[in-house]
Amino acid sequence: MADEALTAGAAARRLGVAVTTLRTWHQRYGLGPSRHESGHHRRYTADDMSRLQIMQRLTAEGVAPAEAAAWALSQAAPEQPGPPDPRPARTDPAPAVRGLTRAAMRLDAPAMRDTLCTAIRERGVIGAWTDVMAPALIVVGERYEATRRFVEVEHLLSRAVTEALAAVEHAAGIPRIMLAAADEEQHTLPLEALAAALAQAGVPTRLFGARVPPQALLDAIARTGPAAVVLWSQRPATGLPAQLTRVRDVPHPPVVVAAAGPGWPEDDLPPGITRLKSLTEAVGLLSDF
Ligand code: B12
Repeated sequence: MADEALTAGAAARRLGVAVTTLRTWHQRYGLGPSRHESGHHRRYTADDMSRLQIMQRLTAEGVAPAEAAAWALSQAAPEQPGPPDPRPARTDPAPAVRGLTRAAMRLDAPAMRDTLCTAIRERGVIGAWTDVMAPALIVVGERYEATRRFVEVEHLLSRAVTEALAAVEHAAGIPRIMLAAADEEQHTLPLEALAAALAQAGVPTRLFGARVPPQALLDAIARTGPAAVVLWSQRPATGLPAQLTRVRDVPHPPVVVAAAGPGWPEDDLPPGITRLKSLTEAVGLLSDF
């Protein structure tokens, strides 16, 4: 694409990020379009795009945006090889899962924090959640199921995961995405992972957390007019589809009403409801808002 210069919309589509993310990267970190044609908005050149690709890769891997931007801006044109990547290669997650599970069983919060922060730094939120946090949570859940013990382990591990995800830098801007747990649903960690992963992609969200009463959710939608609403249900007891249809049928409905989590009915979701099956899929869909 030597001579091709892209509008912000086309650049955002090519990178798979929101236009607002590009604007933030431009305004905050100077990663803007450099070609100017009279009468037109500025356009992103091939060199601009290669810098943005570096920015996108590093932030997705958990590098702080300011640091990632400094690295991206220091890069020469793509044909010229840059200095070697100083970050460690992505490693096998199994030792981190073992380390986290053992630290949880010992009720060792500082060790859990270390493992979790390292995982986010090295793998980004999506990798840390998918490869380290979720597998450790599932192991702890299985131990509970087999023994009816270690509820305290589950609580402390959950708390450590919440803290690590909440420490991810928030994205600037007015949130257009609402994330809430279904009525009486206490499981929220996957939604917290989604909020943190979207923040890393530069997309702000409103995260309401556990047990959101249906009427309170509808009031919040009426007050803020979100473009997308994601409702999490972990257990069939909380996955009542009427909650989804009430959101779908509000006077100015969100463009996307999504059911996420294993609690919702497997096959028959009401029409107009999007099912989200993985963190990666959810980030892919919601990054466009
Ligand atoms: C942590 C945890 C808790 C914490 C929650 C803390 C928090 N802030 O979220 C606490 C201690 C509060 C808790 C409470 C309870 N829990 Co609990 N808990 C868990 C545990 C260990 C992890 C939950 C989790 O985050 N799962 C998310 C990921 C790791 O698992 P998953 O949903 O299966 O992932 C799949 C998909 O969802 C998808 N996915 C994963 N991540 C993401 C992200 C996004 C965005 C998307 C779209 C998809 C996606 O990929 C996976 C493969 O398909 C699970 C064990 C388990 N296997 O899940 C039990 C578990 C969910 N809990 C269970 C139970 C029974 C309870 C309690 C009822 C216990 C009690 N008697 O009080 C209460 C719930 C009360 C209530 N009203 O809700 C059962 C549920 C059984 C069922 N099917 O109904 C489980 C399965 C444990 C078990 N094996 O018995 N729990």
